[in-house]
Amino acid sequence: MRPIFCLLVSSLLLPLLLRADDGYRLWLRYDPIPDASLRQAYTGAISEIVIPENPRPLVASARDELVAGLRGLLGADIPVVTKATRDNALILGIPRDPWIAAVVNEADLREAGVEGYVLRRIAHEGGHRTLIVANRDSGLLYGAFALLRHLQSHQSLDNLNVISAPKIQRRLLNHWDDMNRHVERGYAGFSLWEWFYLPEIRDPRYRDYARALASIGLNGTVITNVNANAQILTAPYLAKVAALAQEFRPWGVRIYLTARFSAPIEIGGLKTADPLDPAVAAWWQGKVAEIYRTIPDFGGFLVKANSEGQPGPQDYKRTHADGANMLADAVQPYNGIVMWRAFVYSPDNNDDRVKQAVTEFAPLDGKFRQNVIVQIKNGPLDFMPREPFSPLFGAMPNTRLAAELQITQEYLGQSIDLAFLAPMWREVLDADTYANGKGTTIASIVDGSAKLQHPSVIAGVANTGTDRNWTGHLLAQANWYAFGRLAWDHQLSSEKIADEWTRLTFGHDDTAVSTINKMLLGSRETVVNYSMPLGLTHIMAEGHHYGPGPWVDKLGRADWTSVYYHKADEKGLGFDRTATGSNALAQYAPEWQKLWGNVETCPENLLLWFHHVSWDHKMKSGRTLWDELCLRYQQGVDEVRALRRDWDSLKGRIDEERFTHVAQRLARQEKEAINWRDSCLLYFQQFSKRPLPTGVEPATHPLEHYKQILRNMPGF
Ligand code: GCV
Repeated sequence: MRPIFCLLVSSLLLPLLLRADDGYRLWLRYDPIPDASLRQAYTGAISEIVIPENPRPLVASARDELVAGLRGLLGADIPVVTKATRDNALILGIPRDPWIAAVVNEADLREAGVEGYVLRRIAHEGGHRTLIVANRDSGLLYGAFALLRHLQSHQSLDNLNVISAPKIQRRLLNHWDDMNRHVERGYAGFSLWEWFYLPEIRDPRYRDYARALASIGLNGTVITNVNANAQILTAPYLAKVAALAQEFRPWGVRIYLTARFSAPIEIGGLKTADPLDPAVAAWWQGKVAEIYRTIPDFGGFLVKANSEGQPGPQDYKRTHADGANMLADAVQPYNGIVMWRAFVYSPDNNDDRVKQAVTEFAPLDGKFRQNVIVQIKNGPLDFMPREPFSPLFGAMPNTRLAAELQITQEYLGQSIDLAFLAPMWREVLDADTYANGKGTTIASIVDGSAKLQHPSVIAGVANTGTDRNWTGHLLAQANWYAFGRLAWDHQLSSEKIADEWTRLTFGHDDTAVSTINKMLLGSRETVVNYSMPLGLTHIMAEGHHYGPGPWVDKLGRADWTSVYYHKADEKGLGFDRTATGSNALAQYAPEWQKLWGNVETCPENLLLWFHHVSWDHKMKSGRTLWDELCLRYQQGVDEVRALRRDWDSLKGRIDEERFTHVAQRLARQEKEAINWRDSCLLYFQQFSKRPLPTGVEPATHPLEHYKQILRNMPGF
């Protein structure tokens, strides 16, 4: 065909080929592979699926996924058999057959470990076979998903040879779902768990949810909010939890619950919840026994204690270790674990809030039981668009530590703004604590390779809800996907994850793929630029946390306000955390103290986190701090406009439904970015008393106008 004719055909036909899509299928779309020759090549290479007789549930799930996936991708029903009868069989096996053991050797299986898999295409009796081999059923399931991903990515089967194993053992979502189905910091509808209807009535979505988790290698979920409700531990609710566990089990997803520390009083009739009181310990032991009778593969507890009003051991003058260990002893006979959160800042401590977790937890190092994992948010403050890594990761060498990341975008534009978070999580995982010498990254601490081995945990605060597309913003599905992929392999690059997700979700149109990848990869930095650039943090609107609120100055406690964090005055801007200020810097390794402690060497993206900097301070660009700040806010707005242009250029390359969904959100995001820029610059200008530099658009309203926009907004 002549190029011009091809162009005409593709521009006229492409939109007709694009079926409306509501996003429900996530990255598991299995639409027919458009290239007929590739489809034929795959169909020729997979003649039948061989699975063991009487497959156990996880293998049955793997089988069903392969059948459905291949049917969708290839348009063919590939027969399922229990013995290979043809050339090009796809064999799902645990290496009991001697011939499998001969082609996948012991070293391969060691590398695949407990949950990993080997994917291999081998020559066999003059023909070929494709193998999914694993030590356990879960590995077969993950291998099946990996093979389907391989085909969806249009890669050749010819030299298929992959060994993959998760680096972290417990890869969990944390749902902040209340029992009335409100989701704290949830922006995608209501909680997925229909407590009133359970256990009898089971939404098919439970299965789809667990399947989605398995497809990206997640193997557990904490289904209740850390701001916990003890009712979940009562018998009627445990029966409901058991029903969910039954739906999740065939996908290798175990349930965990949050434990409200005062449950012995609230539902147990005791007078105290003192962890050192034998009656309290006995109550928990009985409760745990009941849980395991009801849910035999229950994973364990997640606890938020003595934090933001939650009850805890300190109510009885006991330590976090006393509380965690009492629960850990109760679940230990069942191999359960306790994830004890380190997100604490005391109402009675006036020290810099970001120091308090180390102050409180570091002295407890080595005092926790082996099945306790102290769960630490990535930054010392609270999931800000950018903050340095939490120093607690480097301060507890004798304690198992988990990383808690936030998939839901509480401070990054919720489900309106586009912010792809893999680059942010990469920054955290790669951060070097120097705890054990150079190279002691957070990833190596969390996966146990730097110190203690078992159990290792990573948690992501879920962004899912009842919205048809699961995550509110369609492109926020990429964050759920990215969390799962990084939890499995924390060395994956953001580029690789973005590219995988884009292709699985939008297909292989080159222009669409490169444009969406570019949009995703720059989007988090864009949000930083228009909301909290140069190391500013926590200057968002009060309560709902959406949009700007640098003026917030009166709340229940000082360290909830914005003025506490930005410290704007006539001299300058930023929080002095060096020795002349709060000295939070001292909680880091000397290497970081040296770099971050000097205003000249501190990276500019953390400058105002560590220093109170004069408005006329000369930045690397040669501009003053004030001018640089203004231009960063403007850059953020310009970048959102570029995002809109990029997306608009895809019209006709993406189905109308998804195109419009994203286009509307990007338009709103531009409005919000302008709101951030104008609010923050007008507000800070009161202190800097300097004009806007050339290139920065002036605000169209006075400051008072911006203060009212997001205040007490009904419907939030
Ligand atoms: C679940 C922040 C959020 C709260 C959240 C808390 C936590 O403060 O705004 O909604 O509560 O973190 O992580 O416990």
